[in-house]
This record gives sequence, structure tokens and C-alpha cells, in this order.
Amino acid sequence: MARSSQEYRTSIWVDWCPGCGNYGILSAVTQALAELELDPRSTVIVSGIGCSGKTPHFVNVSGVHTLHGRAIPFALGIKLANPDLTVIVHGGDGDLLGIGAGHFVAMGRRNVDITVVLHDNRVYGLTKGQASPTLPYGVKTKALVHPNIHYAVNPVALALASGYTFVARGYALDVKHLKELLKRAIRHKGAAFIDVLQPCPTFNDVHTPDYYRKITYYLDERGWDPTVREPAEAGEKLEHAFRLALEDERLALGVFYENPHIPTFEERISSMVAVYPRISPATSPVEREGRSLLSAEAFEELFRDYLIEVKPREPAA
Ligand SMILES: Cc1ncc(C[n+]2csc(CCOP(=O)(O)OP(=O)(O)O)c2C)c(N)n1
Ligand code: SF4
Repeated sequence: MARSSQEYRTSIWVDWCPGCGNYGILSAVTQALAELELDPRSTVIVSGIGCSGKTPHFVNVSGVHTLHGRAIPFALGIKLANPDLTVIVHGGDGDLLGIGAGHFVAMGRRNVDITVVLHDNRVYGLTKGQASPTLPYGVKTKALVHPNIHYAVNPVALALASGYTFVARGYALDVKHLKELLKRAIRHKGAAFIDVLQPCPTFNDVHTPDYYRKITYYLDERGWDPTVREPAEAGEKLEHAFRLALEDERLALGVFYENPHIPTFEERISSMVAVYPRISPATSPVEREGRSLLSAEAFEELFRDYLIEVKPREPAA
């Protein structure tokens, strides 16, 4: 029998501040998991450090709360070790686009079948409101002494440029819309990214619900079709998605780009190592009674095509 969204919640006390946008993201995630009827044991949420990093504690699926900025490489290892798992990353803008920016780019170009959810509150919430990489130039939020002197990273444009094959933007307080984006992102085969605009009432007194109500609009209502129906139209769709991402007078909500034609990392590995989908690293026994099961013969059998004979160096004359 299908589980309710409540069954995807743990009983751990949620200690986010009152009015935090993270509550909306949590509701959208549990609702999406319930509607997709995902098995909690084979669904994994991976997070870094930050207020957003607490998400795996509150969702009743498998989870890892790892180091600041390192959620993506952890998730990548989990997915590659066991490609049957559904893997979702949750991180803040400092976590994913500051210290973790290199991993964020690498995930896109690898097109691993993982969903990355950015809790984009434009500040470092957990460490008391410093400017994050998504805070626009010249903005002074209440914990800053001076207006921000850095220019902002545009998460949607960066994801498009990095090669993510599903790129969307949601809003934490429109739970229904965000839930639909999450379902689409999780179902997408390849690297999926959702930039979630998230009010932080404690430290960001500029980008408030009122601000987002005024500045956002829905791409669906503009009739934008983000899906690449055949590979030949990818360039044109990507170019238009970029133009939408770079708008700053208004912020679009919805799917910017969806390309199902690029092979995933897992598919490319499978085409090189034929046994990979059948015997992935996490599902194959590696030792019995303390002895390795991978004999030299078995190793050679698996990797024969890739072994290079190393000849001993000729003694110097
Ligand atoms: C290597 C390392 N550097 C710095 C920190 C301190 N630190 C903890 S959370 C955080 C930033 C949190 O901001 P963000 O990632 O935007 O998440 P939020 O709390 O806003 O959800 C920082 C710098 C740390 N824990 N580890
Ligand atoms: S500091 Fe901001 S992001 Fe963190 S829990 Fe409080 S409101 Fe939410």
C-alpha cells in the first residue's frame, strides 16, 4: 500500500526558525516521495552542513549528513556504487555554490542520475547570516555591516552551463508547484537541478515572501516548452533557457531546460564495463572470511581489455 507523505517524516524535532522556507521544501519533498511511491530503503538524501543540511534527519529515507561542501561527491559515490538507488542532494547556496562549487560543476558535466536541490536563501543561515554566493551586489541584509561587495552567481545559468540535463527553479512557499518540480527532477534520467528560492526570515530581511511574490512569475503561463524533443533542437532550447535564466527584473519559476537525450555517467560506464549494471560495486561481495574474492584471474578476466603490460626497464648501458 502506498505511504502517506507523513510516513516519510521522522519523529526528530525540526529546529528551523519559525517561518523558515525550509519547512515548505521539506513538505514538498515528502509529498513528492509519497506520490512517486519511492521505497525509503532505496532512496538516499545526502546533505552538507548548514540549516539545509539537516534535511536527511527529518525525512524517513536512507540518508547521510556529511561535510560542508561535500554532499555532491558523497552522493556521486553512493550512486555509482549502487545505481539502483534514487539519490537526492540537499544543500545551501554556501554549501553547493561556495565551498562546493567545483563539485557542482563536475556533477553537471558528468550527467550522473542524481537530483540536486539548492536551498537558496542568499545567506549563510547556520553561521548567522553572512553574504552567500547568491546574494546580489549592493544588497545589505541585516547581519552585514556594509552592502555586499561581491557579484552573485546565477545558479540556474551555472547549472545550464555545467551540463545539467534538467534545470528548474521553484519557490519554497509554493509547495504544490515545488512538489511537481521535484517529481519531474527525480524521474528525469540524468543530473537534475532545482534552485529553490527560500526565505530566511531570521537573517535575510530583503528577500522576503513579499519580495518573491512581486518578482516571480511562472514559465508555464508563458507557454515555454523546456523539453528537447529531438537532439537537433538542444542548442536552440538551451540558448532560450539561458536568456530566461539571465532575466533579473523578474524571476521565472518552473522548468527552464530538460534534455533526455544525453547518456548518463552510469550508461557510459556500462558501455565500457559490461558487467557494471549487473554487478555494481555495492552489490557484489568483495571478501569471504577475511579473504578477497577477487582473485588475480577474476581481476584479469574483468579488466583484460584495459590492462597494460609494464615491461621492466632495460638496465642502463
Ligand atoms: C570546511 C568548513 N568551512 C566552514 C564551515 C562553517 N560553516 C558551517 S555552515 C556554513 C554555511 C552555511 O550556509 P549555506 O550553505 O548557505 O546553508 P544554510 O545554513 O543557509 O542553509 C559554514 C560556512 C564548516 N562547517 N566547514
Ligand atoms: S537561520 Fe534562516 S535558513 Fe536557518 S533555520 Fe533560521 S530562518 Fe531557516
